[in-house]
Amino acid sequence: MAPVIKYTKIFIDNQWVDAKSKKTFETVSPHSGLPIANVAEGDKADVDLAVEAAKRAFHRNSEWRLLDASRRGRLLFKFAELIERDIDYLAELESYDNGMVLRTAKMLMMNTGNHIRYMASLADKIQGDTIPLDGDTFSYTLKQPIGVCGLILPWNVPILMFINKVVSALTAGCTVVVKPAEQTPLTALALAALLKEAGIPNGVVNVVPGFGEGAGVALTHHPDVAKISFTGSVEVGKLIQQAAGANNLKRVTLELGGKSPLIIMNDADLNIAVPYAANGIFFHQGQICVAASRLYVQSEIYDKFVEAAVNYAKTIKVGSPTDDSTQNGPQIDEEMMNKVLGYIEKGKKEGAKLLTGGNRIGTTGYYIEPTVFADVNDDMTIAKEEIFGPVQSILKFDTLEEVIDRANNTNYGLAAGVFTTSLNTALQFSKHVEAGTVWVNTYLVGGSQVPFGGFKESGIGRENGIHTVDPYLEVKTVVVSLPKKL
Ligand code: TXE
Repeated sequence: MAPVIKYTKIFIDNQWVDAKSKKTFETVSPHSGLPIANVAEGDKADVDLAVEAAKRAFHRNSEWRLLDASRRGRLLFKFAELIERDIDYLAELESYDNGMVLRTAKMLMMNTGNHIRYMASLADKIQGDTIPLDGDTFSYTLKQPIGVCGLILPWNVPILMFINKVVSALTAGCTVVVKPAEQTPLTALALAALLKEAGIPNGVVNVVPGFGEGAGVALTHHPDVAKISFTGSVEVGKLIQQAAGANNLKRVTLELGGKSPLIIMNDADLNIAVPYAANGIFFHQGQICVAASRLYVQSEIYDKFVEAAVNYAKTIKVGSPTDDSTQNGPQIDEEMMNKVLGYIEKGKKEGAKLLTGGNRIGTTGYYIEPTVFADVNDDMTIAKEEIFGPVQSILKFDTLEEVIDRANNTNYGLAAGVFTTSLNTALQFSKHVEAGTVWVNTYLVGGSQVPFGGFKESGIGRENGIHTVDPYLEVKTVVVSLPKKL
C-alpha cells in the first residue's frame, strides 16, 4: 500500500503555506510513471520569504541564537529519536518518491539516528584557540555560525542529503533554507515536520520545494544567503560558484559527480572483487556519485573477470522497489532513463562490447537492465562521462603505473578503489590516485566519522567527519590590548 502523503506545501517559519503564485508541480513515481502528489512550487517570492524568516531566526537576540550549544545538540538528538520512531514510514516515502528499493531505503535509514547524533554531539565542542600573539595582548579566536545557509539537494539519496547538510548547519548554529530536488520533494517536507515536532524555533529551518531555475537560482543569488551547500551535477555546481562570485561572495560547498576508477589487480581475490565491483556500479541502479563506473582489470585475469562479472550482472533481480526479492529498482525519471539508454547506444556505436543488458525493461516505469560493456577504452564516451545508471564499463590494463595515470586522467576525483593482496600496491595506489575517498579491498563503505568529498571537479569541501560543521562557521580573531604583560 502506498504511504500516506501528509505534507505537500512550502514550510516557512514553522508554518505550511501555498506558493505565492499558487502554482504546484507533480512528483511522479519512478515505478509506475504516474503522478503521486501535487507539491507547492516555490520560486523567488517564496525564497525571499523563507530567507527573511531564516534571517529573523538568526538575529543575535533570537531564541535560536540564545540557546546553549549543548541544548542545540540535544534538540537534534530529539530529531534523531523522532526519525527512529518513524523509520518505516520515512523509508516507504523515500522508496515511493525516489524508486529506491525499499530494503535499501530501510537499510540506509537504520543508521540515520546515530549519524545525526554523531554530528549533533559536536555542537558544544565548537571552540576556538587562545593564541600567544606578540606584544601586550591577549588574543583568542571564536568560531561562529556563518548565517543563513541555502541547502540545495539532489534526488538520488534525498533523506541522507537533507540530514548531512541540515544537521551540520544547525549544529554550527546556522539557520537554513532547503531546496529539495524537484523529483523528490516529499521526504524533505516530512523531515521538516519532525524538526518542528522536535521543537526547532520558528524560521530556523525552511523548506521551499521547486525547480532549479526558480527556487534554486533565487537562493543562489540571494544577497542575504551567506552560504550554499549543494550536491548535484558539475554543470550546476559551476553555476553556483558563478552566482556566488557575482553577488555577495557566498561560501560554497559542492559535492558533485564522479567517474570513479576501480582497479582489479592480477593478485586480487576474485570471489570478493567481482561482487564488490558489481555492487559498486549497480547499487541503487548506478545512481550514486561514487559509482565504480570505470572498472580497470589487469590483463592476466581480464577474460576470467569479465566472464564472472557478466554472470554476476545476469543474476541481479530488477523489479518493483517494494518486492522483497528486488535488488535493482527503476531510474529516477524518464529523462534520466533516456539519458542512460543514450549512453548505452553511444557505447555500442563507439565499439565497446555489450555482453549483457542494454535495454529498457517493459514500458511502465523507468527500468533498465543491468548492463556490462567490455573492451572499453579511455576515449569512449562511456569511459569519460558520468552515466548515473546501471552500466558497468570494463577496461584492460597492464601495469600499476599505467593504471594510476589512466585513473587520474579525468576532471573528476570523487572516489577510487583497488583490489589487491599486495600491501605495496594498495599503499602506492592510495597515495597517487586523485580522489577524495580510496577503498582498498572493499567499496562503498562509509559513515559519519569519515570525511566525504571530491578532488578536482568533483567538488569543494568535505561533509561528515569531525570537521563536518567547519564549512558552516566563520573564524573570528579577537585581540585585546593589555596595559602590560605581567
Ligand atoms: O542534477 P542538477 P540533475 C549528476 C548525474 C546526473 C546529472 C544531472 O550525473 O545525471 O547530475 O542530474 C537544483 N541553480 N548528479 O539534472 O540539475 C535542482 O533543482 C540552483 C550527481 O538532477 O544538478 C536539484 O535540486 N539550483 C549527484 C539540484 O540542483 C539548481 C546527484 C540537482 O540538480 C539549478 C544528482 C540552478 N541553476 C545528479 N539547476 C551527486 N553528486 O550525487 C538545478 N538546480
